[in-house]
Amino acid sequence: MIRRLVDTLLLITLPLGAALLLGIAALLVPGTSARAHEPHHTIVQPDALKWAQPPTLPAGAQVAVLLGSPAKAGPFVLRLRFPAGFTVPPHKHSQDELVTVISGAFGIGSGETLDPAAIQVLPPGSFVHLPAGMPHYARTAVETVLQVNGMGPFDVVYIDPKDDPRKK
Ligand SMILES: [Cu+2]
Repeated sequence: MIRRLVDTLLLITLPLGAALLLGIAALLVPGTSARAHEPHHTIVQPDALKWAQPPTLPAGAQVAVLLGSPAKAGPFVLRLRFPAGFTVPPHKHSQDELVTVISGAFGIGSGETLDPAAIQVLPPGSFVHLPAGMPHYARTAVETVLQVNGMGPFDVVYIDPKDDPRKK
């Protein structure tokens, strides 16, 4: 009798439990409404990068935009390629600059005046956060590729206006 009762209870509770689990699973898996905000993902293969001289950096630098645009509102991702023996004079940005070293060796220092002794050289895989408004400068001894992530609109303000290639 008790055995039959247990069996009956199991027969009732099992489908209930399964239905409940399915309901929870349906809640956990993003539905169409959540996906509507993310229509596609973006893949950029290394050979798809289109390099060009950026107007904001001294001659010799190359930029390739991977996602978004530093000129527009919203997140952007770009790569910078500096030749060997390259210097970015002291400058700042009104937004945070998030730098990842992809290859080469990235020399970075902070302050309004370039001090070669204060430059820290970072190997590939390193990350640097340069807070909005903080003056900094960069130097390379070998060709170096960086990835810069940030939020647009992104500006470059040189501490000494004479360093600005747009004013030359
Ligand atoms: Cu910078």
